[in-house]
Amino acid sequence: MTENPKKLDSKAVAGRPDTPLLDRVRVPADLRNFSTEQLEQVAAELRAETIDAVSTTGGHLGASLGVVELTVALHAVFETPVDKVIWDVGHQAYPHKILTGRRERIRTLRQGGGLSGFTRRSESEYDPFGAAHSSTSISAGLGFAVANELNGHPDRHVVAVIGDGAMSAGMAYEAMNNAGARRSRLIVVLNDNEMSIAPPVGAMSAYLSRLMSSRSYLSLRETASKLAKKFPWGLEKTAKRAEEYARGMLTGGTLFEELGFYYVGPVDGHNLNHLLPVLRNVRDADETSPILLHVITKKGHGYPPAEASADKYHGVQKFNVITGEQVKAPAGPPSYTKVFSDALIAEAERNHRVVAITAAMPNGTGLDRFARKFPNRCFDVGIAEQHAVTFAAGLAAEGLVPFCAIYSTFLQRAYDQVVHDVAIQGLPVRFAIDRAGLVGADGATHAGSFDISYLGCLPGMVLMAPSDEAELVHMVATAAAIGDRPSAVRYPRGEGFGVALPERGEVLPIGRGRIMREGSRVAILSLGTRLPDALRAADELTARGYSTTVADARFAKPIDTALVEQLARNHEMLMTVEEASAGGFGAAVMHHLAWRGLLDGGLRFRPMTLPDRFVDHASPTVQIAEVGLDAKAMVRTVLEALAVGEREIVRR
Ligand SMILES: Cc1ncc(C[n+]2csc(CCOP(=O)(O)OP(=O)(O)O)c2C)c(N)n1
Repeated sequence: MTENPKKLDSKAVAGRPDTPLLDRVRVPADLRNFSTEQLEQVAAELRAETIDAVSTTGGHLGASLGVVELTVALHAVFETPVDKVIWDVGHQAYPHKILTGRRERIRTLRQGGGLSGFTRRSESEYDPFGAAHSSTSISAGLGFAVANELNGHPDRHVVAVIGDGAMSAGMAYEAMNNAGARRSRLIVVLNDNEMSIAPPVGAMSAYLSRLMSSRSYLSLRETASKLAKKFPWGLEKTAKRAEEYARGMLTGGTLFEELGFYYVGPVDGHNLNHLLPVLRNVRDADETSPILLHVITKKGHGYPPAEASADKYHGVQKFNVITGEQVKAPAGPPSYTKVFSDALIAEAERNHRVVAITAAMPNGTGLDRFARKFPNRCFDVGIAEQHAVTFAAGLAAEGLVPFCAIYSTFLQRAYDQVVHDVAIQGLPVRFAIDRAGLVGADGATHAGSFDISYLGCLPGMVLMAPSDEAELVHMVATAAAIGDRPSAVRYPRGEGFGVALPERGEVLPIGRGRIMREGSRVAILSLGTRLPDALRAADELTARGYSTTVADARFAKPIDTALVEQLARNHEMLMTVEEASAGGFGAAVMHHLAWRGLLDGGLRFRPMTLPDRFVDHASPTVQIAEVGLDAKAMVRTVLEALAVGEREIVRR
């Protein structure tokens, strides 16, 4: 590892950084005439620019700082965008964005209308593949590589850059298994910084550490000789081959070699004197077997506050560049994540069978706190949602009370496991689904839009959505008590409303909603945290002469059929509201009403859901208004529906 990364220019921390060389880089091709020293300078300026930009926007800083030199080297060596560089997850791509024509917009990162926080095909021809969920890059890269073969472009290169954390997911192995056997021309750069979001876990992580410590960094001479052995068209030939042979004898083959990859490394990912020649050699290999280049980097590299922090500034708020101090949001109500975590700890204190599972997100799910309290009852399985679900199913089958805490968007990856391993077997796995609904700056890839649709259609599933944080406490208790079938609680990102929390969660009657306010003409049946807006809408509607009932559905499945029928029979209009895609709660209510014949008699029914499009990143309030799920939109929907009704009545 380079001990002393180029110090940031003093101007870099006192305002916009001074970036004379970076200013000359409009597109990556501009890098290709620079000397190594100049590229080092570009890297230093790029780091300063990245820090400065993220200090104004917030975002994934640590991962980006760790790949500054790698980014420069890849674009200097490969002919992007004809050659493809595919970033896994895509959260480390800020320096890549700066180098690929998006520098002007870099301070709009993650803001409404601005650049995405991840790679995105529609944003740039230099983003050949969009990402945000992890461990897809080798599969996609292999697809590009095979397409190059079939399309008659055998000379084009494909580089997938994947982190050691992302290497814990099944997809990465499925891809390597396939790539190794196909012998396609694919370069996988393993960006090993010994960090996931939290410290990485599992045997693979331990293996990589052993691999790293058992081998010193390849020197330039060694690398050349190693590649010369494999690709004997130049460099230092016979003598070095013998040296390499001896080296191989000493260290043995790597797992990657067993899988059919040619392993090169480890290489210092912050040293361009090493990275550039190694990448050139790898590029110029006329061999078709896939190559795995093991690069060692440091998350947060070159920015002391990031290097010193426990999470290496994985995700940061806006911050002060000089001190590294992040802007703190004013202390508000606890987040749903924290309320869930406290409620689960309380359940676990009462019931020693309660256990918790996370897929590499201990902090994000609040299970870090659970793990501190019950270290033997909390399992971080790595970025492995599929395994997490089936592992939980096994635990449930033996009578434990597993809470599988996975964000809505990441649970998508484990859908067959939810269906086949949990639901069909009727196993009482409890899914704690954080980040349900829109999520703000992370955008469409992270939105929890589909869980009601994909879980609500499963026979036997109990699906709950709290309307506030106190309800979440009750729902955790309810889930713990459901011992004969799977259940799920979906709750949003961010803070609760500040309501008083119960001492102890109550077990709710399954499939029963509650009336919050009685009216006579309009009924709003809300699921989840749109409820306060529904109540505000009811105020306004009542003031305009449309007496409005508001009910909190609590359950998306089973739906409260008695409540639904009563609302339908006793009101002119029924509107369901949910922060989720169409095909979920509203659809289930409509389905029931249709079969009961309750849609035949003039009831005006309107299911309010997310629109049929992916919702871009923006602030949560802007997003909610934009998709038409705020109080204003509810009022408008009712008035429009009833105005149509009144016109029809007059005409008749
Ligand atoms: C399927 C999936 N699960 C969880 C996440 C959340 N997540 C984002 S980055 C990350 C860690 C990635 O670690 P690594 O691949 O080592 O990259 P680094 O951040 O260290 O560069 C995780 C768990 C995700 N993006 N995708």
